[in-house]
Amino acid sequence: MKTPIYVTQPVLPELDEFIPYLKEIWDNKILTNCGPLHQRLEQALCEYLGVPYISLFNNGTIALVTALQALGLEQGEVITTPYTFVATAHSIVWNKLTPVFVDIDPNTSNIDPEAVEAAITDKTVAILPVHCYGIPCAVDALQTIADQYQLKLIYDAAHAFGIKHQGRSILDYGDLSVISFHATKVFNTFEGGAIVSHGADMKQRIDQLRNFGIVNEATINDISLNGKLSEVHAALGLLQLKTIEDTLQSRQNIDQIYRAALENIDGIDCVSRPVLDKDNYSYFPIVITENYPLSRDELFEKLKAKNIFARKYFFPLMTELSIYQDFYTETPKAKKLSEQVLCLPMYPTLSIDECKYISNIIKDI
Ligand code: T4K
Repeated sequence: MKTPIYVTQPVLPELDEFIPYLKEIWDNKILTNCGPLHQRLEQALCEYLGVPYISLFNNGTIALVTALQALGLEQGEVITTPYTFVATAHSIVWNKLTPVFVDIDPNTSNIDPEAVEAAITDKTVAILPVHCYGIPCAVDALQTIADQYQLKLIYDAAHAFGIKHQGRSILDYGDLSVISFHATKVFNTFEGGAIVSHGADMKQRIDQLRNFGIVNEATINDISLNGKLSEVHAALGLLQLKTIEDTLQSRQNIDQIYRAALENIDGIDCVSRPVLDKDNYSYFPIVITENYPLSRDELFEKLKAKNIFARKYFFPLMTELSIYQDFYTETPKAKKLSEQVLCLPMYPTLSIDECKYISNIIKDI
């Protein structure tokens, strides 16, 4: 490949379509602090996703930090997965809470409810699972555990935009769900994110925390961050929503092409996706097992030499990072998966030929 193929490439609208939105911003001179485009995007997302309340954020990480704060979690342990992007664990530590990493179910890449229950102590205050690759967690089992032990349940749904499961938006489960609208995500606003909540009071609380804790000009009730999304970002979100169905359809097509091209290769397993009411095909992870002639790292290098930049999402595990050594736990299933997984390029403009070219390299080893 002459041009590099990266693990993802952002979806962007035609530049011409963006100009009228910029003109609107230039005309009304409201650039941020929950302006008209921001309000329109919150409403449009509630309708599209089928959720009652959304608070937009400048990124998913600040949204995660704020979600934990909004639930009043000031001390204690939060049970989470080590098989994730660092933002999940960082959000716990930023809140001065203690992350407790437990193992995953390798079939879903998600936290194992039995491991969650086994890790509960009298210090546990919350569970923070991740819908990894947009594959839903065992939401019913996790809710049962949360109810039984009176724990808060916050989903890191950074990968789960648009997913519907058991007749509902996946974002509707738990106490709060956090999405990311980063450039690399299914739906992007350059940078961005959101918290989905279930009541007007909670949304108001989150919105205040998002804005330094300001209640009114003379009253500031919390020490919180600036998590606001600008009008330019909101404008992009409104435009992206117009083409989201095409985006999802293209992703589904690529998922199908890869699966067909990679089936029956000894030592290559495509991570299976459950049948959902609506899927988003946000990543295409494959697992390179002992039967394949190359290790995961060797295949990664082989692809790289051909200008194809797959990614090891998620390696290393949080528990393998020196910054998290104080929170080390044994999670053998997560460790094995993190050493064998490779996410192949997956984005709507990846062509069928490119997809087949990548698959053929893997097949012809
Ligand atoms: N929770 C979970 C489970 C997450 O996965 C994430 C983010 C978060 C929370 C936090 O949400 P945010 O605060 O980010 O909203 C990327 C993303 O930066 C990160 O958002 C994402 N997860 C993570 C899984 O992947 P990197 O370090 O791999 O990104 P980078 O810059 O290497 O990008 C990957 C490839 O994408 C590049 O090789 C080229 C392409 N790319 C990237 C960007 C930024 C583009 O073509 N254009 C671009 O603008 O982390």
